[in-house]
Amino acid sequence: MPNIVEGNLVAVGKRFAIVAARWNDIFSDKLVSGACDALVRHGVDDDDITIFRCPGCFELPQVAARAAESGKYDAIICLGVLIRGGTPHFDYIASQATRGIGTVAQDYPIPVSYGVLTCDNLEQAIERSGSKAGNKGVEAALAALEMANLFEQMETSE
Ligand code: RBF
Repeated sequence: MPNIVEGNLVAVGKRFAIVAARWNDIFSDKLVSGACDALVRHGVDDDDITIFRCPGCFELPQVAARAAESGKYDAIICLGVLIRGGTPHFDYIASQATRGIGTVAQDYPIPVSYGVLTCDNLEQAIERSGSKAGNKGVEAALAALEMANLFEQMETSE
């Protein structure tokens, strides 16, 4: 039998930081409420969730790094919505946000999940923030929750 180490989806007592960009808030608010709802329905206490709001996706890594540095959280969930416009800004911000969130994930010993929508148009944003394609805030929250449990398991499995 292989020795399988994996995280479950129960997180009683764990503390989460949600870092959410305000841009396109009709969609990013949906990601935040989806993430909170998913955490609470998996046993997380309301009081153990802290939401940090920042201006846009470009700022997500800066806030996530400070939240990680504080040592107060078992996992960080990064949420934001980028919608392509008529200039190249979309690509620059998307790559900086993605690279920055990845760097935070590697620099700190807690899980950091990625819930940034990179949409070509409004329809894609609608689909991914609570309709046809689900709610990516929920998925990012569950990934953070599973990873927080996996890290705990990894500490005790050796
Ligand atoms: N932030 C987002 O979170 N989503 C966007 O779709 C978005 N589009 C932007 C488009 C332009 C032209 C600019 C200048 C900024 C945009 N931002 C967006 C904001 C960006 O992430 C950041 O907050 C600001 O550039 C301030 O540093």
